[in-house]
Amino acid sequence: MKNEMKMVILIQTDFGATDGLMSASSAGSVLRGCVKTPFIKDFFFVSCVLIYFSLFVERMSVYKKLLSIIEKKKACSLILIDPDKLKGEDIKNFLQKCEENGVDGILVGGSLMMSGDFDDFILAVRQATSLPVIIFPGGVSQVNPNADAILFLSIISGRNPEHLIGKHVLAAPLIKKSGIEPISTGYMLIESGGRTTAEYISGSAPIPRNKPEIAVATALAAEYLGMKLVYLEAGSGAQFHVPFEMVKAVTSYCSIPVIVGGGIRDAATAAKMVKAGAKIIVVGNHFEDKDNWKGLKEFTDAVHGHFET
Ligand code: 1GP
Repeated sequence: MKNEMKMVILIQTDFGATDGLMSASSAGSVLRGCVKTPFIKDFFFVSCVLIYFSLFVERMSVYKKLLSIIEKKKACSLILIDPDKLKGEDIKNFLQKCEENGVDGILVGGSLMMSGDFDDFILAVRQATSLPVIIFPGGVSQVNPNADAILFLSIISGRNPEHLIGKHVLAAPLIKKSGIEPISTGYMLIESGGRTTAEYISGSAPIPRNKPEIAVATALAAEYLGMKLVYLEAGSGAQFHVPFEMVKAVTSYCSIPVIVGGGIRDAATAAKMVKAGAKIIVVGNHFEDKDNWKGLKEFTDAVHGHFET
């Protein structure tokens, strides 16, 4: 038995190191075959699943999870939820729908928070879903230990030092204390037809939508600075989404994954963003309307490459 357990740990350590996505049940099934007595067999199965999870969960960062989703499914679908809009039972109902319909992760936050209960909200989200919960912070006060990770955003399209490094100095010790994973992200506001909340609150000018070369140079600078993601942001509820040509230009120069969000309201647009090279698509406003929840599957299918454009 002692030897068998040692074997379990060794085998599982290897799964974690080489292919963190092998399911716990497959790992358990392989190992179950190694033991003959029924009771010990079941005990053994449960133990190995638990050990597997403890090793696996510790190893796989949210960033790595996103990369593996991109590798396996082509691109990653994230839904942004707003504590001011999603309330009560709907939090659980919506997150369940997200899980059932192939959403890959949940972003929580925003530039402007009118509701005072961000902490309660994020806890409710954490309890309602097993999807990765990532804070999309509108301010230092949105650092919270009940998420899995936080996009550590620097607004590199602007020249406001507070949003390039100032807020980060205040947030860094809080993130350390919370234990959540910071994912360094070059955040670029792109002109989208009108002044957005993000532009106004951050006091920074967006990149003109007809200047893809500025977007390319800015994204490359983010990559060379060691950032892990670039986010092309048209803004919440934007009149126009980021132009496909700009997404194409940035993704053809940049080797870090590019997130695109703001003003995406249908599956066809999401599919075209992926075709242009985006690796993570974010939708917020569109799914705040309950009538649109039925479109979740079409959206995730489009992001995962199953949609004819
Ligand atoms: C906003 O990119 C996100 O920061 C999502 O935008 O709400 O317009 O989908 P929408």
